[in-house]
Amino acid sequence: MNLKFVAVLLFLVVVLGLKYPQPSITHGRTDVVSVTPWLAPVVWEGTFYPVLLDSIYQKRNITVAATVFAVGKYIRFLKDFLETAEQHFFVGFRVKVYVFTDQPNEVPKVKMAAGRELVVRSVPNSKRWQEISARRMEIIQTLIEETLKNDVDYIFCLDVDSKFHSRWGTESLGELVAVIHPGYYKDDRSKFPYERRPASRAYVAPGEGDFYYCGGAFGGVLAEVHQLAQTCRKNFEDDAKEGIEAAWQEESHLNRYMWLNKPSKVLSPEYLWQDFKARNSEVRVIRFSGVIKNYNEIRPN
Ligand code: 5GW
Ligand code: MN
Repeated sequence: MNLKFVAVLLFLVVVLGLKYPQPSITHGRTDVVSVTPWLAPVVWEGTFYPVLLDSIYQKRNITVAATVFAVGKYIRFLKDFLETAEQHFFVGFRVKVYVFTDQPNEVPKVKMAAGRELVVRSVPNSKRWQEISARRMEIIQTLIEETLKNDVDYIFCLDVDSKFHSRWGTESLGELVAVIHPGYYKDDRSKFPYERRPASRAYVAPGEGDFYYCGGAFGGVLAEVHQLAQTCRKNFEDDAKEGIEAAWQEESHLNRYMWLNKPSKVLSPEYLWQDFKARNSEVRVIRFSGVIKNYNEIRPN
């Protein structure tokens, strides 16, 4: 879109009420797939009108929650995460960001815009990451049961070691929302790092699986995310009782879940890129991206 076009659009929106370009039924993006075989939209830049979508959801007066864990040394990522969320994540909507940390006093005082709220909750530190990881789903499950039920409509669960770079808004809303992992989206499913041992409850058999989804971002309506968190937690714990830990922990369980329960909306890798990866041409906008981190320095084990 050129500047003149944007100015005209803005004029139409502000002065004349909502107007937007005529949707085409024959022209659209041809370099990417924008709908899955089960007819869920795949969200790419250029497949939606932000102003139109925002106007639909403004009328519904929705509230969006985000959960983020910052335990141990990961607290260092929180400031950038929160500040960039203020700039790009559901701007203009009611937002509640839930921070789970073992160091509540170290949570940066980020100024939140009107209608946006930061809620800090204490969680114990844990020597083993696997325990933090397992507890993540449990905490999300409990949060939905105890706190969110009445005043939140949608929830996104996000990794803290990441920053927003561009709009993440109403186009991402759906019943059950998964993000395509940036590392595997051009690969054959045989290359996906699913859990491959049948003994695990995260098992995905050869020839199965649609996409490889990120563990670092998922969401949807409360009921759907509650079901997901409960199921992944139970499978994770039942595996653990038998001494099994899935290849990529909760990401593996999430992938199994999304195979059996197809997401109603799929977000393209624009919604979780990785800073160390060069941008591919079909990715016109990077909206959220994992920062480069020194694993030896930040991980407890
Ligand atoms: C993660 C891996 C090994 C040891 C510790 C952690 C860890 C993760 C931690 O010590 N503290 C913490 O808060 N986390 C949370 O889990 C962060 O929100 C983090 O973004 C999320 C997932 O872990 P990541 O980001 O290290 O996983 P990858 O797959 O993105 O590298
Ligand atoms: Mn991460």
